[in-house]
Amino acid sequence: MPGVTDNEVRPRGQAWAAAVIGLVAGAAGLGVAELVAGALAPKASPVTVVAGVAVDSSPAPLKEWAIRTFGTNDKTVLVGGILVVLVLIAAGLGVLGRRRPGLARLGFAAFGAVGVAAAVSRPDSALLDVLPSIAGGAVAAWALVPLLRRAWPAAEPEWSSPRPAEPRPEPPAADGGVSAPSPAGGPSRVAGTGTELGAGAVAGADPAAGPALAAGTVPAGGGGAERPAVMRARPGDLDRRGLLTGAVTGVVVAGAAGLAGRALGGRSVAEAARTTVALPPAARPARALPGGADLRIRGLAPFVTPNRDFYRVDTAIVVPQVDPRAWTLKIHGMVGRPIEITYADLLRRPLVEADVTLTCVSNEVGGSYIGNARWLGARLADLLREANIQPGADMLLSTSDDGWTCGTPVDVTLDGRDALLAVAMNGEVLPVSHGFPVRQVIPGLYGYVSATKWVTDIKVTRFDRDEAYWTPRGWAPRGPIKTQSRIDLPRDRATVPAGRTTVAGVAWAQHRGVDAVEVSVDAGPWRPARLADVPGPDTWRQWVLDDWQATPGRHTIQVRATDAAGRTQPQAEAPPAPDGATGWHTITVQVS
Ligand SMILES: Nc1nc2c(c(=O)[nH]1)N[C@H]1C(S)=C(S)[C@@H](COP(=O)(O)O)O[C@H]1N2
Ligand SMILES: [Mo]
Repeated sequence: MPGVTDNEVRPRGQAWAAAVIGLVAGAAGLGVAELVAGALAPKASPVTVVAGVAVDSSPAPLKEWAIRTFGTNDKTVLVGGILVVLVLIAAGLGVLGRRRPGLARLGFAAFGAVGVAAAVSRPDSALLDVLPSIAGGAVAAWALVPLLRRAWPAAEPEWSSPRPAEPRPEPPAADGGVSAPSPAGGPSRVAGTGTELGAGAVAGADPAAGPALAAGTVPAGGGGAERPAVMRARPGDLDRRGLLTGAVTGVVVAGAAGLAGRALGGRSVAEAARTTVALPPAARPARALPGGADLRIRGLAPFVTPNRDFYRVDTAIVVPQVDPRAWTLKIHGMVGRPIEITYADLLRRPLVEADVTLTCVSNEVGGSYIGNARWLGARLADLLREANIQPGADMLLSTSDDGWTCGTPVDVTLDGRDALLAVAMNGEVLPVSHGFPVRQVIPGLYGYVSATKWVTDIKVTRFDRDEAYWTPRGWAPRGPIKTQSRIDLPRDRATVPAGRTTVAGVAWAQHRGVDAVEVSVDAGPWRPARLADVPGPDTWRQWVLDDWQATPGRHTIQVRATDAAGRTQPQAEAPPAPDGATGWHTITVQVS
């Protein structure tokens, strides 16, 4: 860009100041977007919808990588990453705005447009969801110029400049640009065209501001063959006080609007409703856990995973807030009699209790995306029979309140296992992050094909007609859980004293059951581990080998399980995608 002469006189620090202004304008936009979202469209804050799109468009390898790298924090990292990108771009637009305010405004508007596009593309989008992004983009675009003008109030008498105080005309067509003519060099103003984007608003906002800054240099007509008369920019000093007051105002607006939005959004609707639910007793309580189900070894995963420690995996950036009074579940599609039931209806049904271990298909060998709980719920099979499923249907396509979908084989839900519409977890009303008010729990299938949280709809259909969320993203349509085992202690890469050492862990083969676990040290012979008791085939099973004689040096320990069908887990390593990881969990320890 021309404007060499400006460099000699332009005070240092202008670029950073403009970047700060861009940030403040962006923050004000985001704050207002939060406010509008909180008031009118709780699921449609721009960052949330953009993050949602990012999650939904990430293919299997990327999802695996994110889970592997960031664990359950993957969404926090994603939102953080989006914010970093926004910060960089807002700062860049601020810098651009010094010379090309109209273009910078368009940039902010474009960001609003990205938010709008993301919002309407969400599976559960509503009409009002476009508003937060529109408002945010508009506010950021608008705020930019008054803020810039405050920082460089060119017309002010105290505006110190070695240049003459009088504006002087710019010779037309100094640079090659035709379609988007720009004042060459430093902050300048397109005088008297009245056609620029946002010119009216800006002129009205601060009529005293004089020729310091362009209100916008992109002619609305888009043609702009005629270059308007441009005052030569006086580079002007940065008015630090103006910058500061503008920035503080913007930040206060951003913060207040953002906080108000959060408060209005009522993130705790479901949390509040949850505390008022009175759980009915189970019509068929679970059998008492066998005394030997938990070996109570320190460092070994407890048999029952406390709710607060239970892994969480889902695509929701903001945990869906479902009001149980408004909740219904529809069962429809290939049925003789469609059903719609309320939460109260569901609680009136005979509820059964079952101990079931959930596992995520993304769990790596040795990973922690597995947890065991006692669930209370209505039997899915009873409801399906009442709906009178048509012959030929082989898939239940369940949908959550936030539009996620899951495809479950029909036969699995009807074969007598405890396939539940669960309302409680470990004696507590279902936690909001685990699906309140109602989720599916189906023993034997990975979560992505069975465990729909916040479930609101079940369509009885066929695998050759419908596809669930993860299938086009590289995961298998069907996902029975593979027999697996994990070493919990010693910890991988731990240093342990020589002598008799306890090796312990968990193994699982849901709905088949674990029949044997074996341990091998330094690729030596397989030794059988002692198995803990289990209430049935649907939970994991603790195991222990308590007489390993550890000798000084480095040792490798491996584990493998055999299920009740007699199948031993294979050694061959496979990644989680497309249908679950395989291989033997292997750790190394240093014995001293
Ligand atoms: N609504 C919804 N339900 C969902 C998911 C999701 O993304 N959205 N993820 C599934 C997956 S992949 C798993 S492993 C389990 C995890 O359940 P949890 O978070 O209660 O442990 O939930 C399942 N149910
Ligand atoms: Mo999962």
